[in-house]
Amino acid sequence: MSKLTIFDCETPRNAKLAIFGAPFDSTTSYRPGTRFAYQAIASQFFGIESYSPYLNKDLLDYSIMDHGELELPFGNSRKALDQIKHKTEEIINQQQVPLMIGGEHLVTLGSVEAIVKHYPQVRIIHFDAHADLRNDYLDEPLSHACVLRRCHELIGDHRIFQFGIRSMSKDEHEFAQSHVTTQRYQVTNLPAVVEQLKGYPVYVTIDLDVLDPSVFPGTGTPEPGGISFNQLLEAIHSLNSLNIVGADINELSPHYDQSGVSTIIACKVLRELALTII
Ligand SMILES: [Mn+2]
Repeated sequence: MSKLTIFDCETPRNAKLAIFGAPFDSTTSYRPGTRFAYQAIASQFFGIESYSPYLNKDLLDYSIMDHGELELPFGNSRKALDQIKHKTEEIINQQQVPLMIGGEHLVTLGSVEAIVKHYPQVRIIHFDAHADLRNDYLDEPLSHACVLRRCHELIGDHRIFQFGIRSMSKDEHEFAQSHVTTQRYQVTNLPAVVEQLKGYPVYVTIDLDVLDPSVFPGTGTPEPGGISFNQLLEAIHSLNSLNIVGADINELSPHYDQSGVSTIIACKVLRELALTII
C-alpha cells in the first residue's frame, strides 16, 4: 500500500516551504507511537479548512512541496539523524524552508545539524513541557530527553529560548539557568524574545506536549499543567515577523487519543505554522 502525503505536490517548483515526515520513535522514554504521526496527519488533513481566518491566508494560494515520509532505520539513531540532516540540506539548497513532522523530539537534532551549517547565527525557539536538556538518558546521549542539550552543543550559550517548560531534573534546571533562556509554564515572554531575535535566522521546534494533556492527550509523555490551544496559536502567530529558516512539529502519538482530536490539533498547528512561515 502506498503511503499518503499531506500536501498535493503537482506544482512544487516555486515552493517556499518543503514538508517531510520523520517517523522515528526509538528513543522514546515512556510510550512510543510517534512514528505514526505523519500518516495520521496526512489521513485527516482534509478535515480542516485550507483557509486560516486568523491569518486571512489560504494554503491553496501557495505552492508547498511535500516529500512525504523518510524511511528511517529504527534501530540506529545516528543513521536516522543523518538521513534527516541530508533531507534538510537538500531542501535548504533548493532555497526552501524545511518543515519536518516528527517523530519523537530527537529528530530535531538532524534538522538543526543541517541548519547550523547554513545559518551559524541561528537561534532556536522551543515549545515543550520538558526541558530536554539532559546530558544523557540511561547513558545514551542521543535521546529525545537530551535533544536540546545536543542542539546547545551545536549553537552555543543563550541562543535557545524555551517556553511552557514544566518538567525537568535538578541537573537540567541548573544547566538551563546559565546556558539557555527558559520560561516555565507559560509563553507570555515570547513577544519580548521575538523582538530580541529580529534579524536573526530562527529555527522553531514545537513539541505538542507543551499543550495540556486535557487538550492534547495523544502524546507519549503527557505532562499536566500545560498551555491551552489558543495560547499556542497566539504564540505561533507572534512569530510572524521573524526570519524562520526551519521548523518542526513533533511528539504526536495518535493512537493514545481514541477521539482523534489530537491529530486534528496537529493538523491545525501545521496549517497555522505553515501559513506563518510562508
Ligand atoms: Mn516534551
